[in-house]
Amino acid sequence: MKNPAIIITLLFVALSCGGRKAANTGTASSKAIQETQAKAVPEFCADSAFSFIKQQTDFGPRVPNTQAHDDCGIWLAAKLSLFGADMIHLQNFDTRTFDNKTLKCLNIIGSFNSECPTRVILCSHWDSRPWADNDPDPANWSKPVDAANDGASGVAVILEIARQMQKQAPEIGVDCIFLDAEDWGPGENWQGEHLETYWGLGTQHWAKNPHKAGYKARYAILLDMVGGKGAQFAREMYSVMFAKHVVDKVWGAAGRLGYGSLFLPVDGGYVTDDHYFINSIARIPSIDIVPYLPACKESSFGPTWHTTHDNIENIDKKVLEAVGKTLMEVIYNEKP
Ligand code: AHN
Ligand code: ZN
Repeated sequence: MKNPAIIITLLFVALSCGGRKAANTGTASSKAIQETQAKAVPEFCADSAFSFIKQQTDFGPRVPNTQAHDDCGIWLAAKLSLFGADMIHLQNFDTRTFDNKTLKCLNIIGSFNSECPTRVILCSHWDSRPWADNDPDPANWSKPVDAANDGASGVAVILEIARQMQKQAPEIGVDCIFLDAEDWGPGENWQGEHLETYWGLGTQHWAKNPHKAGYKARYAILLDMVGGKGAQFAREMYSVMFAKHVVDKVWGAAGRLGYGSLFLPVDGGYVTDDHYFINSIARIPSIDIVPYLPACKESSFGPTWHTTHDNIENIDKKVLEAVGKTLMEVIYNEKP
């Protein structure tokens, strides 16, 4: 071994998820570390993001009108505050579902660098679907979903970005928005109408009642199911329709980082998701990072979608990492 000090230093950098701070403490300088420093993008830690999924699923399914939901909501707001949001907005509201239930809901908004007029939104729904109605076993159709992927994964990636922003802020303001009641939409077997407005109830509320009067943002990025094993992301078509420049920016960043086999440069389908309402009601250009697996027999969103198998065991840290690092690349290159 020629120079054990260098090897130990590099190992430390590789294992610690320490990003820029860890790199600065070392004596070694590799090209990769120098580039990280030059661009000053802190290093997204996938282990940390994974633990944020676990902590959410440990509450139990976060189905509106349940204790697990309400407890997790308080925990999420506390996390945003702990990670340095300088303004937290808790938006309590009642909403009505397609099956005529009244839900007591909460949208959670954490603003970072809240005085900065140039703002980007990172958002994800945090509620769990009340029924695993796509489960292979009909006995599970009335059980709630753990929603490790369909809910917790996007929230976890955003929380990890928030944690990194506290270490080193980007040049712009960022609003982290955790949207409630996305997933109380009718399943395939619903005999009544299938309206787009049955989905994304929390987003519709926020878009009609923004947390700040005259609120504006440059664009929004929605994360939905960004941790599933085997995930691939095609360009979702409402995103292309409303905000092609944002799609190009995000897919371009992913390509530069070597994630071209996850962020495929191909068109996917139209997904009625939260970004649809941010575009159509709030008029903020918004995109959705959502899986597109046309060859998957269970669902084009992936094999665990709306099943009891959407749990922590089917999360892939590598997917969280690709999405997290791509988003960091985007927001740390955004100029005021
Ligand atoms: C529809 O299936 C119409 N939209 C999918 C929205 C969704 C559900 N995202 C996660 N779960
Ligand atoms: Zn869902």
